Amino acid sequence: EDIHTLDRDCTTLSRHVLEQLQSFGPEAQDLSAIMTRIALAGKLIARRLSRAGLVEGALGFTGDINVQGEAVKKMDLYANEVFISVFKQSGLVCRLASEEMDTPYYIPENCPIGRYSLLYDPIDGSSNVDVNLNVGSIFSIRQQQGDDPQHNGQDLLQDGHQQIAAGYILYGPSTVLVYSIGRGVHVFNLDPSLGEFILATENLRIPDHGPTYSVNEGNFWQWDESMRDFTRYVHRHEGYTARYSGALVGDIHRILFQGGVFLYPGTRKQPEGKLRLLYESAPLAFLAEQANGAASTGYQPLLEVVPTELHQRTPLIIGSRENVALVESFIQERTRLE
Ligand code: P6P
Repeated sequence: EDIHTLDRDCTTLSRHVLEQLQSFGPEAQDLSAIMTRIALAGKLIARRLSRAGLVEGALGFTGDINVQGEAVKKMDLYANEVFISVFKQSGLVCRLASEEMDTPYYIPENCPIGRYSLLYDPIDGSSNVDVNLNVGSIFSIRQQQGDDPQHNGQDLLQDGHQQIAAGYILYGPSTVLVYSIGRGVHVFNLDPSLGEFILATENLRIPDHGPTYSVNEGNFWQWDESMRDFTRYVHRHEGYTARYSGALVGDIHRILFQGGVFLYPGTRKQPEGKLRLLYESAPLAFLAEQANGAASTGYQPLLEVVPTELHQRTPLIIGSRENVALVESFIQERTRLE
């Protein structure tokens, strides 16, 4: 191969961030360094997942219950610790907030206000781990603003437009990292032989419409009538197909590439839905909008929601613009009739 081919094939993540920002200033260097550490976390987690069946203590439950009242999987805990460890010495990220911690983890050394906060779901869809199906990590980077004397992340309670960067790592047949720093969505594949994430797709665009709808129809009788109307519509109309893996990141990844809509509506039991706002829905909504798609609660753009608490849940409708608008139209119709 000539050097240009080689050069094109080896755009690493850190270099891509600098190219994206067309700057080598301090913030560009910070974000490049942050993304490099996110990539390191992804490599460490991917390695553990690939050996989960062989490594003593990697599978199953720890016996603990997390702040959400959910049984903690060993892999959840391991992945949570990986993110903390890769940022501990970085001097970049001052605190980390995740589904696995009820208050943010602070990194005190040399971390003045104005650095960065990382909100993340270390392993999303962990019920898939024990059956070797895809899982993901989701991350959101924000500027750390103001003080937080109670150490409860109060200043993180801001709308999704405040995100500086967001993305996910999909642990599937290959490990893929998808990110945006507000200049489009870009996809990297982990090349195990290099130990590097290499650029695979730049400026990913979600098709305006897609055939896939991704929702757990087992909750049908718990939904509002509008969601049942939508489901009846796609059942009756040609050209729709259902795909649902039980792990958000894989379902979203399919839709980013092929178009369609993912929904996790509110139910009778959980009117606010199941998915978390700050470290699941908001980062994914950031990506969706950057890829010319849409994300909504059903009543407002997801990125406009201002949370009142760190682990707040939200209904999520996300994907191709036209598909999201179709779902919203059933909600508007029902609201009009009420
Ligand atoms: P249900 C996994 O537990 C998760 O948080 C997401 O990854 C996934 O999309 C959703 O919950 C699945 O929830 O209720 O359909 O099993």
